[in-house]
Amino acid sequence: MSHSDLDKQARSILIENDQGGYTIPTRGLYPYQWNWDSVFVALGFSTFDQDRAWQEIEMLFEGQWRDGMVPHILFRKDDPSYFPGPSVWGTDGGAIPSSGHSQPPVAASVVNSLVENDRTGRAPEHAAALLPKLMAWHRWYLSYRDPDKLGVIAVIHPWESGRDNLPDWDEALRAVEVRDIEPYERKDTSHVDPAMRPHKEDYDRYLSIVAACRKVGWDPAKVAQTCPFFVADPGVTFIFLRACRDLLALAERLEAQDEAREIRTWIARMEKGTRVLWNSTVKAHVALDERTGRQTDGVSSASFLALYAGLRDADILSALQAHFDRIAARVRYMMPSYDPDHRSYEPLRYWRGPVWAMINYMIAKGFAEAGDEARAERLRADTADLIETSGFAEYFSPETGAGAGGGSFSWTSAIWLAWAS
Ligand code: 9WN
Repeated sequence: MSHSDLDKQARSILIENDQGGYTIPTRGLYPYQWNWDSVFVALGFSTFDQDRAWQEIEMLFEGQWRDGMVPHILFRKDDPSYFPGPSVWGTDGGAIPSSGHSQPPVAASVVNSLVENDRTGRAPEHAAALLPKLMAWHRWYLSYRDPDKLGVIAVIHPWESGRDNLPDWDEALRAVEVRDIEPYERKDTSHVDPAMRPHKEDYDRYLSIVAACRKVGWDPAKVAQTCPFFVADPGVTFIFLRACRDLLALAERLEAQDEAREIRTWIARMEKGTRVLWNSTVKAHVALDERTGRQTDGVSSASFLALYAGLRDADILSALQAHFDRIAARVRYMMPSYDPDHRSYEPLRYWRGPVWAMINYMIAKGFAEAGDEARAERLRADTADLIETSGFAEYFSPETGAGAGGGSFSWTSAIWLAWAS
C-alpha cells in the first residue's frame, strides 16, 4: 500500500473509532476512552483537524476526579464487551464513571506540542483552560504516587503503568494475596488469542488490587499506604518528568509565573530521584518495589525513556546506546518492550516482548534530542516498516513483524500520521 493510502487509512481509523468527541482504542476489545490512548490520538488528529485534537483532550479531562486524578478509563456508557466495567471498580471520584487509578501522564507533553504547532490561533485559549487541570493532575501524582518524596512515581496497579504484564511486575504481583474477588468472566480472551494475553493468575491479582483499593473508597492517601502493590515505574517516572518539562514550557509561554516556579521544584525533585531506579549491574533504569526495596533486573523499553525525560548524563547515553545495539543484533524490529536476552522475554505475549509504536515515538524523540539521530531514525524506519507490512495493529512481534492484539488501532494510526510516515 502506498504512503498516501496508509495516510488515508490511518485517518479513517481515527474517524471510525470516534465516538462523538472521544476515541476508543479499537472496537470490541477496548470500547471506552482510555487515558494515554486518547492523548496520542489527539496528536494524530492534530495532523488534519486541530480542533478535534483539543476536543479529545478536553473530553478526557471531563473525567478528572475532584482530587486531581485523571482516570485510566472513562466509562461513558456501559459496554459488556469489556471486563472489568464500572461496577467492579466502584468509584465515585468524578463526574463520569471511571476506573480508579491513572495511566502514564503524556497529556502535558501533547498539549505543549499542539500549542507549538497551532494553525488555528485558538491554541492559547485551550491551553490556558487546561493548565490548572494539568497542574492538579501533576500535584496528585506527586502527593499520592510519591508520598515519601523519593522523586520517582509509583504505580498501584500494573494497569496504571500502561504496560500491563511487564516482567518487572511479576515479583510484586506474586506477593498480592488473591482475595475479595467474585467469580468473573474475562472478555479480552474472547477478542484476541489467549496465548498473547496475561495469564489467569495475573488477572486474579489485578482484580484483588482493585478490590483492596475499593475497600478504602479509593481514597488516594489510604491507597498509597495500604495498596498491596506499590512499585516505582521508570516508564511513568520518565513520562512524568518529561511532562513536567513540557508543562513548564507551557506555563512560561502563558506567563503563569507561580505555576512555573512550582513546576521547577518538581523537576528538581524528579531529576534527583530517578537515580534510585538506576541498576548499576544492569546499567539501566529499572523498577523498584517500594514495599520491599527490591529493584528488578531487566532492561525494558521504558529504560530508554531516560533520554526522553531529559536526563543528559553521558554514562546513561552510552549505556543505552550499547543496550540498543545489543538488542538490535537480536531482533529485526526495534524496540521490544522487554530485553530479548532476559529469561522472561516472550516476543508475542503482551508487554513481555512486543513492539508498540507510541513507545518508539517517545524513545526516538529522546535519542534525537540527545543528538543521536541515527538511532532515532532506526526507530522511525522500523515503525514505518511494521505498519507498512502488518497494518495498524495494536502491537507487533519484534522478530517477525507480525501484527497482534486488536486491529484498526487508534494510537498506531495516530503515530503513523504524527511521526512514522
Ligand atoms: C487495561 C488500551 C489499553 C492501553 C494499555 C494496554 C491495554 C488494558 C487491557 O490496553 O490495557 O488498561 O485491558 O489490557 O496495556 O497500555 O492503554 O489500548
